[in-house]
Amino acid sequence: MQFRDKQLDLSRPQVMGILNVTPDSFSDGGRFVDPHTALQQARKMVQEGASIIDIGGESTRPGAQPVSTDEELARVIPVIEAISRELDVIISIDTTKDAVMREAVGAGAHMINDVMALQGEGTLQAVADLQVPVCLMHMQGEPRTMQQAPHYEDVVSEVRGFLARRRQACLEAGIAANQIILDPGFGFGKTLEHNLRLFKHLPEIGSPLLVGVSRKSMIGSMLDLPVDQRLHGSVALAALAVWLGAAIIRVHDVAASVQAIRCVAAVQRI
Ligand code: PT1
Repeated sequence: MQFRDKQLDLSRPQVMGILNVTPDSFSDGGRFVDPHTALQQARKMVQEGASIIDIGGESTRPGAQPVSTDEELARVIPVIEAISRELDVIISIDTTKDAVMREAVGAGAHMINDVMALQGEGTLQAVADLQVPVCLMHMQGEPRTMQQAPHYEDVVSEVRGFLARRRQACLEAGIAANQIILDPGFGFGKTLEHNLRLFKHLPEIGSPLLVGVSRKSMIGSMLDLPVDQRLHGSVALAALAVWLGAAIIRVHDVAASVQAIRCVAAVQRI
C-alpha cells in the first residue's frame, strides 16, 4: 500500500506503535505529551521494528471525554512535525475531526485512523481531498457511554456489514479502494463475548485488517489483571491476529510484539 512517498508491504504483518499525546490515556496517559519525549518514544518504537506510529490527541477509551479541535491540534501537530523531520516512518493520525485530519497531513502525517469510520462531519471529503490511506473502525455508540450496554443480534455479521457500508461510502466519495483498511474495533461498544467472537471470526470481517487489542480490558477480564500486567496476553493475541490474517497490529509494546509476530509469520510463509 502506498502512504504518500512511502510504500508498505501488507502481505507481511506490520506493527503500528501507539503514541498517545493525551493527559488521560488509559495505559500511558500523560507520558508523551511533550514533543521531545514523544519523539524519543517514537524513535524507540521504530528501532524495535514498528513501521507505523499512530499519534492520538483525543482518548477514545471507554468513558473518555471529548476534547476541542484546538486542544487536539496543539497536542498532535508539534509531535507530527518532529517525527516527520527526524524519523523515516509512516505517521498515522488517530482522529475523528476533519480539521485535525487536514492539518496533520499538512504537517507530515501519511494516513488517517478514524474510530468513527469517517461518519463525522466533513471527514469523508477531507480524506477524499487528502488522498491518503484510511483505517475505518467499527464502534457501537460513543466512547463516553459505549460500554454501558453493548448489544448485537450477530456481532460478526453486524460489524462486517457496517465496515462494508463505510467502505462503499468511501468509494462513492472518491477514496481509492486500495487505500482502505478495516478494523473491527475491539473494546468499542462490545462485551468480552462480542470481542472473542469477533476475534475468532476475524477472517470474515474483510481485508486488509488492522487489529488493536493491546492492554485492553478484554485481556484484563480474561486474566483478571490490571492494565500494567497485560503484556503477555496482548502479545498472545497479536500473534493470533497475525495467524488469522491481520495485516497491521496496533500495540504499545513494540519489541515483544514484533518478535512474536515474526515467528508466527515465519511459520505462516513456509
Ligand atoms: C483500535 C483503537 C484505535 N483503539 C484503531 N484505533 C484505541 N484503529 C484507539 C479497553 O477495553 O483498536 N483500532 N484507537 C484505544 N481504545 C480503547 C478501547 C482502549 C477499549 C482501551 C479499551 O480497555
